[in-house]
Amino acid sequence: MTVLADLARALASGQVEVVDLTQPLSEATPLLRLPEPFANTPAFRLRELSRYDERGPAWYWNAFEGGEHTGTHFDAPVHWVTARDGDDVAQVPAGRLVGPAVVIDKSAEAAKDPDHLLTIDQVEAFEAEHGPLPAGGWLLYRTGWDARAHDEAAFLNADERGPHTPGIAADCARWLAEERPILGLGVETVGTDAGAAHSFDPPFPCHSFLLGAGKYGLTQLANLARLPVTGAVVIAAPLKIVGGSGSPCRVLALVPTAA
Ligand code: 23J
Ligand code: MN
Repeated sequence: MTVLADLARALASGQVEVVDLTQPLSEATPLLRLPEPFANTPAFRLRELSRYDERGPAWYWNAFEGGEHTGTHFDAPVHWVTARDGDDVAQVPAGRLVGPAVVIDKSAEAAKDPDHLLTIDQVEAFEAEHGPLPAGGWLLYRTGWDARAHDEAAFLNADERGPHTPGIAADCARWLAEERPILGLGVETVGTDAGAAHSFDPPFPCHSFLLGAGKYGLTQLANLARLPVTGAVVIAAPLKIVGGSGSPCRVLALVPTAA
């Protein structure tokens, strides 16, 4: 078994690099805004406990608060009613937190149309060129939306009719859930569903079908442009919140370089 020794050497020599797919988590992290009468999620916040002062002369530490679904985060199946008996975030097997990834890039389409929806035809065209979507791996959907993540208004892109952000067509979400062996879907936007998905049939089809099939979601990803179309390995590490529906998540990719 030399594969881990080879990996360690490749990391040390720069033949494999670690790309951080995680957005910074702070009070400025954009939040999903659901309309009335739905409950909304609180912002991430640090509350200082001590900083080398009378409250703790040699140590700095904080308490933190925030929603499970804040910033770069992991959606566990139980998040959605279609998987109400499914795994919570602590029950997701550790072996399913490491897997291959492919990147479908529709950033040009999303730049022209912020409501761009990925279709079955587009995924089949991708598979004809790059091979099947990976069993036990992630479909990462690049839309260029990461460039807006520092500005909540630009990121949510809402008008009087609601948010306009790219996503997945409802029939494609069902097909990915039922006909493809992927682990889950990762996106650059605030949630796995399109901004307009509240009005889709069913509403929020990515959540409904993918989580309903025991698959996972990853949101607000960064640096997808630095990944190869195929060949990266993704490590997604949500907090092991007992009973949790999801968690802020550190997401890392192992990527081969030219070195
Ligand atoms: C709750 C309701 C609707 C949506 C979401 C959460 C998310 O996007 C999420 O973070 O899971 S669309
Ligand atoms: Mn979520």
